[in-house]
Amino acid sequence: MDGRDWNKFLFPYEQAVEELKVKFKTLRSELKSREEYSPIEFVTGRVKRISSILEKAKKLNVPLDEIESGIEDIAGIRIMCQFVEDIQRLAELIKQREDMTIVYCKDYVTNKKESGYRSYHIIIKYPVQTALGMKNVLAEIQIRTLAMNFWATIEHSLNYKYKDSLPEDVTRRLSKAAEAAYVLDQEMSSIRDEIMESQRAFEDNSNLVSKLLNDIQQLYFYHRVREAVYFQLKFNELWEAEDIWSLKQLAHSLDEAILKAKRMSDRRRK
Ligand code: 0O2
Ligand code: 0O2
Repeated sequence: MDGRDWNKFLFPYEQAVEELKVKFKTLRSELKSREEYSPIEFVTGRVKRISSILEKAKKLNVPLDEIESGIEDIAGIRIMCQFVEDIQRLAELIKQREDMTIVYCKDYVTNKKESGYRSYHIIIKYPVQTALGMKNVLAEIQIRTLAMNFWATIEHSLNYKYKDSLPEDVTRRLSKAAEAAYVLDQEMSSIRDEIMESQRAFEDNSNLVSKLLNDIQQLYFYHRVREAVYFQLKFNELWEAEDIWSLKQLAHSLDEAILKAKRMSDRRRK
């Protein structure tokens, strides 16, 4: 390994990172246009630097000729999401894919690390087509919210600067900041739920209004003009007052009136 040409060694990893970035960016655009919402906010990727690979091999006691299987994040993809709920959705989408194989997952979202670190990691085996044929490489996909990313980016750069000997005070404050990021994610999720709930309520109300207006038309169809006018006036009044509860009652009365009108019309035809 020592005499290895590192550039050649890293080539399939570089290819894997480039391909995976394109694939996840494409998935983002596709979901945006199909569902008007994508659980992916943005995607980044990197190949680990040679010095970091060697450092990690030393730390994990991985012999240099076993680096390919012993170090799982030489190729790394990071996917940022807006909401915590997006993480699981995205993980499911990745698990269903046929162009990569899941090796295992690490859920640091529900089980945060001691440092306060939170993210969902998926280790995959990914086939790249090289000039010498197909080669499977390991890659790590980290999925996290924007808040988790904000915290991890700063914590990582501080740890890099202080080389694992962060002053106690800084460690304590970082831990508090991780808690704040967690609360922020929860708050954003509850806002999201509220927005979705009000969108659903809006949808329900607009369905109710269409139903009422269609039903009033039905009464005209059965020549029940006086009743139709009554319901129309009642509808106008309740709609003006935004009285949804009474509008729902009105819909029930209208159902009954239509049923009666239909029965009478059937009887007359016989
Ligand atoms: P856009 O539309 O400009 O945002 P490359 O190596 O140049 O082929 P890439 O993807 O440019 O590949 O580089 P990298 O470093 O892997 O990913 C950077 C991408 O992440 C860029 O998107 C950045 O804009 C985006 N990015 C980084 N930080 C943030 C952030 O805090 N918020 C948001 N929304 N995006 C961020 P693109 O692909 O250039 O597209
Ligand atoms: P990079 O490229 O600098 O990000 P470990 O034993 O923790 O060193 P292991 O067991 O291989 O690593 O995997 P683990 O714990 O799942 O973490 C792998 C990667 O997750 C790290 O890569 C980080 O990117 C990220 N990570 C894990 N824990 C923390 C943390 O406490 N803070 C931050 N900011 N990131 C974390 P590397 O090796 O650091 O590489």
